Amino acid sequence: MRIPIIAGNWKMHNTIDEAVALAKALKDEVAKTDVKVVLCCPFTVLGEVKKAIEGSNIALGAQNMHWEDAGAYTGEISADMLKDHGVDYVIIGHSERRQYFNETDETVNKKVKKALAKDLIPILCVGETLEERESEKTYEIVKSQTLKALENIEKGEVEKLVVAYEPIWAIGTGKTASPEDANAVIAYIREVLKEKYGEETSEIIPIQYGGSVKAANATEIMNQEDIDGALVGGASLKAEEFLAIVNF
Ligand code: G2H
Repeated sequence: MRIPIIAGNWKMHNTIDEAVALAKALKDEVAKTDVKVVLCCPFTVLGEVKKAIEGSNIALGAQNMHWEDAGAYTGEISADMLKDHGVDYVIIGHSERRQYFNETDETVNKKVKKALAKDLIPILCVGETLEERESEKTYEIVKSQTLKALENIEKGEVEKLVVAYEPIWAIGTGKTASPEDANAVIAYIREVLKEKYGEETSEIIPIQYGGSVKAANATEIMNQEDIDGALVGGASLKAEEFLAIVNF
């Protein structure tokens, strides 16, 4: 039985004051739910958000990391640096990173590997563009992204993984995949995991949906059989809206 995971991806939002206020506004309400809640914050607020959620059941996440342990990589952050701040989860291969920062399946693979080796839980993002969807390549794309991200990652290591299916055309656009469509793609991703790692392992890995999830559509999305949670962007920035999603 997979516990639903609802992660807020704050993207490039929230100064320290804003972040702490938001985290504090969530804390008591989140304590009442059994859903796993993760706040994926900008690097600059991780330390303060960690303090603000101390003693709560909210977990801390980051939005990216480098695959090397250390070195001359100006502007980058390592897994150990994230762990210094009490981070447990890290989003990897978000489509905005792939689109604007040249992340490739190869770098995504290196990051997933390093995160797992460092005991961080990667939230691996996969998803097709509108053009790929319209040319009926959705399944081919998500399969290829998933398998390339998991290249040379063994069964024993992968069990901590979380996958997020985020159709790129649904991100921040107000468009969502229909819950049934999203569910079908997610069920397919689980098949891909099953082929690679066997049924038992594939059943452990939660697969979230992401892309314009909001209070108004959360129940319908979360009630789909194969959808194990949500990666929420814009709607995670307001406490009331995010809590409504958490309490789907
Ligand atoms: C997709 C999602 C969060 P939004 O990027 O990862 O953002 O909910 O704003 O579409």
